[in-house]
Amino acid sequence: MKIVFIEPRSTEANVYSRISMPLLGPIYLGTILKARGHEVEIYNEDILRPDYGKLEADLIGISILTSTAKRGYEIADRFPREKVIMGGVHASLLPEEAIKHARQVVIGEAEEVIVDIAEGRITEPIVRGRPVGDLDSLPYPDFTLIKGDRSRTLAIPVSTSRGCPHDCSFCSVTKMFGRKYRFRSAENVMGELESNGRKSIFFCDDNFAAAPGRTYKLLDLLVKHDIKNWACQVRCDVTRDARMLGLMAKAGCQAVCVGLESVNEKTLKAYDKKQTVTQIIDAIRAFHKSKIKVHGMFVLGGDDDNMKTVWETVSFAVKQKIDTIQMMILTPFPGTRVYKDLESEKRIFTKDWNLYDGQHIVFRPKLLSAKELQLGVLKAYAKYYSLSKSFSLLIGLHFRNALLRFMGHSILKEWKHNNGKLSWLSSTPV
Ligand code: B12
Ligand code: SF4
Repeated sequence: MKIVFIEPRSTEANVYSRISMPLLGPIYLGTILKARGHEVEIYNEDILRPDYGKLEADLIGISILTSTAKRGYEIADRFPREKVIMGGVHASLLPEEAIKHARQVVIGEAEEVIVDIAEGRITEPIVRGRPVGDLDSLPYPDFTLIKGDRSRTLAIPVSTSRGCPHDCSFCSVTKMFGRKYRFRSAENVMGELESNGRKSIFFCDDNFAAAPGRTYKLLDLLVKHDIKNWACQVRCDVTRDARMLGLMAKAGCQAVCVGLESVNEKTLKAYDKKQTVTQIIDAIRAFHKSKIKVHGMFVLGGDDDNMKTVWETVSFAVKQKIDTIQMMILTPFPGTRVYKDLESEKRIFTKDWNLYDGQHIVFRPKLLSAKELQLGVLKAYAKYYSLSKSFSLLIGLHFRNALLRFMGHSILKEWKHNNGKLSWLSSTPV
């Protein structure tokens, strides 16, 4: 069979639009199907948009996040429904919506059901996937299945674990992968890294260090094999483990992406983040002392946030010398606690999924208007990503940071150009 997977592009520019990093789901599934003898192609629309008029396949698999769902449905509707299957976080959380555009939808992880679906042995419309018990049993993802030029991809994504023991109120991860933390052995991960060649790596685990024993071992192996130039996602609390931090630095960790979330203690509590502002400050200092750069991610718009919180976030980032930041607007992703709460309070004013990307306000905040929050975050972003800051960083020879800030600046310009009229807000009483 010829099987084509498509990862739709998001319609709105975001801070990551230019990185062109593919999701691993379609690649794992494609690799498994290829090993069964099928012909597989994967299109990530940010890398290469296929010519849909000419695209022929026996089966089309579409992977959707909430922000790419509408585009995914649009693509699906170009093909006969009996050829289309869907999966990914959004399809898993709203299968009844996705099934309107596909013959089958998989909820959750699909590695253990994909072959039977493709080969017609599983035929029910909504299929419950199964969490992979032994992640070492998965093949190494075959990136050559992706069509187009991947040279713009900043780093190769590598997933060493699934699930997260925490349960932050706005996060889709535990709804999708569960709270049980499953992880690959250090040796298995090392095998994949060796097969990748010496490229930059992004460990895209939601929590790279949640099983310390395994991660110490993996870091030891990175040192032994002289693999440097990698980044990962961790929580602040990793810095309280001196052995872990020391090993990360020794193993060449360039940067960490950390969910700092808020500089407002009440908001941190409401998000159920289980960290304090003091712990955040300590963590940033510890990372910097270990020469690890910090990409700090904030979520603004909790019920205790006001305009002061927005500006305090920028001041905090500047004062603590956070290397790059992302200020997202709280987004009620279906299935999360935030979604349930806001929905029950009738505060969500649009279900246009294109806007569910952390950059658009889609609900009524408590202490300020939707428009105030949207404009406040945009202005705060502009201040942080101001050209003057990028220039001074360049003068200071911090090229990478400057580059990232320029990137943020140009994306912001594009965003403002497209959304200058804040059209989705003008039609709503917010
Ligand atoms: C790497 C990553 C990124 C990368 C690349 C993402 C990309 N190409 O979209 C970057 C950093 C660029 C990024 C950006 C964003 N991300 Co992101 N990201 C991730 C992360 C950490 C890992 C993704 C991954 O590879 N997972 C591992 C693979 C194995 O899982 P999977 O792709 O879901 O695939 C499995 C199943 O879904 C299913 N499946 C998947 N596709 C298909 C297709 C078919 C046909 C079938 C049958 C089954 C199936 O089977 C697969 C194997 O089991 C996830 C968290 C997570 N744990 O998934 C967040 C996550 C996907 N991101 C999220 C968000 C919100 C964003 C942003 C909107 C906001 C932001 N952070 O700026 C942007 C938007 C990106 C976009 N495409 O528009 C949310 C999505 C929530 C939602 N409901 O949509 C997640 C879940 C994180 C979270 N905390 O909630 N992200
Ligand atoms: S935000 Fe991070 S720590 Fe919190 S539940 Fe999601 S993945 Fe886990």
